[in-house]
Amino acid sequence: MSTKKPKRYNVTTALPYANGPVHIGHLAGVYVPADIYVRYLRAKQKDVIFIGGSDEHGVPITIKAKNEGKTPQQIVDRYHKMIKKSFEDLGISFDIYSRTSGKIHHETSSSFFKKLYDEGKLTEKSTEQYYDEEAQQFLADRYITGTCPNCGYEKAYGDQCESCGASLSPMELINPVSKLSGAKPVKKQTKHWYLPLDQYEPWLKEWILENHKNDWKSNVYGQCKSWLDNGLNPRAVTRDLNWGVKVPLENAEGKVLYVWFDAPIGYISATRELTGDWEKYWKDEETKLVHFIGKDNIVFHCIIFPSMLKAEGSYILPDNVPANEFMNLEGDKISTSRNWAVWLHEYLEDFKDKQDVLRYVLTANAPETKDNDFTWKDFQARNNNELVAIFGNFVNRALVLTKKYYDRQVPEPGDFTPEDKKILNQVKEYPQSTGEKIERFRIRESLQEMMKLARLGNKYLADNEPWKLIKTNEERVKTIMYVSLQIATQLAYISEPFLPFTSRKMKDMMNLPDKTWDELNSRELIQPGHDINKAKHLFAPVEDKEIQYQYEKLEKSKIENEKAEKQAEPLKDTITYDDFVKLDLRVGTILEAEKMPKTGKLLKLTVDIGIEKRTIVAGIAKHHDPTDIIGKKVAIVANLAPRKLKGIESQGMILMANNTDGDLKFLHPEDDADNGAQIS
Ligand code: B3M
Ligand code: ZN
Repeated sequence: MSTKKPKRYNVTTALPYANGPVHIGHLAGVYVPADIYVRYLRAKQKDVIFIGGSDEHGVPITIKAKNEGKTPQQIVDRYHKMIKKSFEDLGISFDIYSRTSGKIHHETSSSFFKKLYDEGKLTEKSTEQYYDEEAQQFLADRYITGTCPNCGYEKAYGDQCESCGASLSPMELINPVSKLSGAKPVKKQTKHWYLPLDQYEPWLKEWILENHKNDWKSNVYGQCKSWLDNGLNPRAVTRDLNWGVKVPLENAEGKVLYVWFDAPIGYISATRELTGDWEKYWKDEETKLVHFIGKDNIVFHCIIFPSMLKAEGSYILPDNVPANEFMNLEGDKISTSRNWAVWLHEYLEDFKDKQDVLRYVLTANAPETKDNDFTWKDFQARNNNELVAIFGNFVNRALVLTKKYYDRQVPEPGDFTPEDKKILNQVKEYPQSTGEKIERFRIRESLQEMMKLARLGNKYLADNEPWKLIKTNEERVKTIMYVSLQIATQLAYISEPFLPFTSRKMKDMMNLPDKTWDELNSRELIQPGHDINKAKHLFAPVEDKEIQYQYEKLEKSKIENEKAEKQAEPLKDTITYDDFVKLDLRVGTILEAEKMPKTGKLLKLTVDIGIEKRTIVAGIAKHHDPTDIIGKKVAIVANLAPRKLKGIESQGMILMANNTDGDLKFLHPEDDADNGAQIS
């Protein structure tokens, strides 16, 4: 933890892949909290830069391009523009939103690599990698899928299993298949450059496990610890692809930098694009570097990128990496491919002028310590019961009554009651208490703090009922309205990081000058005699039919997904009889069945196949309870080469029918079929 007060801040947000629009999961995890943090720092008059941009390299983009018959450049041009605009429209206040296909980024990342190479910081190694002979291409990362060796999920990618989260290399996949041609890939020699992460392990252990034990979030620290405890291996930083930053070496034809090598350097490139004075944000120890990211990016920002920076030698390291967990949607994981998402650009069309409502709901439910759920019902409730009924209602009452009684002038207060005094003192504490929470990345709590002030105002007016008192005690009403206007003014200011559009509206309505955060620590924020403008409603209720429309949209996605899933698998290529008889299929009986710890999907079975008893690991735990299947007769492949799943050797495979709904059904031989009987 940096003990000294930082001189300046460099705040970065994960660069979204420019292969699709941005959704609420991205916003809740990264962009909204980062924007709140930065807006707060600006109000504190800190020297801060806010860096964003599109990640325009990597296999997801080339795959999308191929599927749509477009060039990768066409794809990234389309989505970069769209993402940039939707961020702007939501008020994400980047100082720069750059892109990694730009010239300055190619130069920056290329010379970063070259420097590491020239200084002998990279190792060179030839290995066998999967190659698609039909497509004549090496299959990096997401160009290859197969069964996860960790959990048995059948559609794991070459770099990661999205089911269990394990980080993989293509060679670990069981039954690998090329995404390009559907063919079984062959192995072929190729040369690559590696960052020897193992050499950085002792340093990383000290830097993270000792120095950041107390200031990094526990989810971030925990993930780093588990990586470090498992030991680090050298990691390839180049790929055989033709889209990306070319490897700046001789004899490196057809090779580019690995997307996760170039993308974080994108933060540096963007800063260079922003200002000629960029070095102070990257090379001065008094700069506090903060990366806002989602939990799937932790290892890259906490282990790999810092090792790159350390290897390069002239850069500072992140001071904090406040990664969030995931936001789900209506109880289901958000998924771009299944169109299970609320897309920002669509939200902005459907809910014009409700940018702050989305910012509010995503912050109130921010997945800071655990995954959280976004539902449209909750969205409506938070808008109607909190923003409209509390915040909006209070401000509106205060301004409307000021117009009615005092022709829009802040009245001169009379004597304060002890309660008034208490409230005025409390009001002045809010900037401090809210700000402290933001600084500690407790953004959700800081929003609650701000809302506490709105609740305080709402309750103060409701308890004091100036609209009744006006008939009997005009003097007292002046004081009540004065106090209420102090609360409303403080709200106009401290809501700015969270609800910038609302704050702007309030400042316009109340004729308020801009103030720094520290100037808000005052008992009189608005003076008697100050003229306010016409009051307008800050928030409007969200109607049932608007929510209904959103549910219908989601329902459509669901039906389309089900349809897509139900499409029957096409028939495989014809095989000869000789091919078929190579399979040794047998009847067996399940004798024992137990769940394998920590996998969720795997059952360990003991199967009697007549001649012997076999241990078979099957990925059916989600579909069958161990106690229900003991004693069942099954069909098994008895001559499949044994393979290890989660440390247990599986000696065969149970034949299952893969239902279109994803369910797995047993094929049952008749009860009097003998164990060990051959199936032909
Ligand atoms: N584009 C991955 C992602 O969107 C990646 C982040 C890069 S941050 C340097 O999850
Ligand atoms: Zn897995």
